[in-house]
Amino acid sequence: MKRLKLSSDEVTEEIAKITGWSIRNQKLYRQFHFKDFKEAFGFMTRVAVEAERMDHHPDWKNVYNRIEVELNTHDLGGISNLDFDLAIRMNEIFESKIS
Ligand code: H2B
Repeated sequence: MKRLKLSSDEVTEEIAKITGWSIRNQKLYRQFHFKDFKEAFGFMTRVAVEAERMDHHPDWKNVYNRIEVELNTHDLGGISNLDFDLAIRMNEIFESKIS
């Protein structure tokens, strides 16, 4: 899919439409909390499959039942439409809570 770097106005507009995400270090940022490590890692596994399918990959960190995610597009040096696509998919996967 075509990747387009977004202006800061566009980022502000898009971020208002999605739950839980903010800007940190000029990247899209969200924390996810789970019951335990198994649930957190299950989420990461499902997101990893999706990220590979999209050829777009998160920067993330897991500590036990918590995941911190930063999304940006390294190749473009900023936030792109694909970062928002991945953020939305992560929210959908999180909300579906399949175990
Ligand atoms: N993921 C992210 N987050 N940003 C990128 O610029 C990026 C990526 N580039 N995944 C992709 C892979 C690129 O390196 C490959 C060659 O398509």
